[in-house]
Amino acid sequence: MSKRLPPKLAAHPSVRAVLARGEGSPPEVIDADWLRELCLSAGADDAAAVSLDHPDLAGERPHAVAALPGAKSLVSLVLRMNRDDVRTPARSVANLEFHRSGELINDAARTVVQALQDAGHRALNPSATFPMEMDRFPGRIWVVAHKTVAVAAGMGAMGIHRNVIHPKFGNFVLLATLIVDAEVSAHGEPLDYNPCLECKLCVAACPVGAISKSGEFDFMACSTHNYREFMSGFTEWVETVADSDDGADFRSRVTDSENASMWQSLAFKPNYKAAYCMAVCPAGEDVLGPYLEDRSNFMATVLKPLQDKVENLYITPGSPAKAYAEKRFPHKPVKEVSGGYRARKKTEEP
Ligand code: B12
Ligand code: SF4
Repeated sequence: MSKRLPPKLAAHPSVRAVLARGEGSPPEVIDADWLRELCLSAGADDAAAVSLDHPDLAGERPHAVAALPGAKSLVSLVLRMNRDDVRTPARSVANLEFHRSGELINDAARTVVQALQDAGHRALNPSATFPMEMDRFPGRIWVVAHKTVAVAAGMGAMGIHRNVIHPKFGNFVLLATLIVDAEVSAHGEPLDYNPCLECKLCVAACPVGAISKSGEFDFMACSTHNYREFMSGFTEWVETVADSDDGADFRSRVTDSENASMWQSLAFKPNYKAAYCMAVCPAGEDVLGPYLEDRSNFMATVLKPLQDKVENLYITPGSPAKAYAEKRFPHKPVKEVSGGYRARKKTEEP
């Protein structure tokens, strides 16, 4: 630390206390074993670092550096979720599991960042889920793409359903990323295989046909249904309020159950409508046993209850999702909605 300070500054009690401590600079390279142990003891179930110079992270680099000028490394954290909580047709149970797991991984990330700060580093933890940068909506609202980082750090590979599948915990994981201003002594290596079995149960489970067998993902179909009570669907709900002639007209457009669900989303945390792709995925060493043992039973007890559930499907008029849902899930009433997104130019980056 430079001791050539103006006399008034040098005489300040805080400055004298700091100079008296005689602290040097933090180590330029963070020890990878120390860091991993820190992440695990903070509550993560797996973790690895990756350099911001990794070629697969070229798209993330400017965003990470904008969030933390001087950023050099990213650390991917993985937190296990409870499988049957995610799988049940009682979606209040699944939603609680998603939100609680989100809080736990954010807590773990914050704890590690604080320890890095105490060791003299600059580091930060973008939110694992929400809140996100809504001033950019409907563009890229996330600070860093946790899936991209997790794959580069060897925490898993992307399945057909576009979720990261951890080799042991399967897709029942949430992800977080730390942005750090120092190099780390060792990095995670991308997996040399994909834990996805290509069983296509995720394709069969999705009520709006968002996942295709080839791995293409229909963002609009997923977002319109699953995120009905998040930023896009909420805007459309407000439009319905604004466009209604009176209370009776509003109640003819939106059922009491839908309004109660929206209230629950606003008062507590937003309700995801599906996540069935994740619920049914049998991949991952800790998950695979029951599927290998009796595939018919797995389908009867995990896939079928979600397929059979009678529930509204939120779908844009004339979309492929509408034709798909009406054919495959005739018992699930289709509710035509706009999806809440304004028209965007095809060339705009998400
Ligand atoms: C945007 C987003 C979504 C979007 C898009 C999903 C997607 N496949 O990208 C929507 C709203 C549909 C979504 C849904 C869900 N998500 Co989400 N989501 C994110 C977010 C914020 C960024 C994802 C990302 O990096 N996308 C870019 C690249 C890497 O993804 P990609 O698959 O290669 O590309 C897709 C997007 O570009 C998208 N796309 C296309 N056009 C457009 C237009 C716009 C405006 C947007 C936003 C996206 C978009 O489609 C592409 C094709 O797959 C992350 C949190 C974060 N900060 O990283 C969580 C995250 C990916 N989500 C997660 C989860 C759990 C879910 C849900 C299960 C939520 C739920 N409970 O229902 C579903 C699963 C749907 C699915 N099969 O993907 C987890 C995944 C964990 C895991 N094991 O992989 C993450 C990592 C959150 C976390 N902290 O753990 N999600
Ligand atoms: S459900 Fe099957 S096809 Fe879909 S991601 Fe999981 S293992 Fe792959």
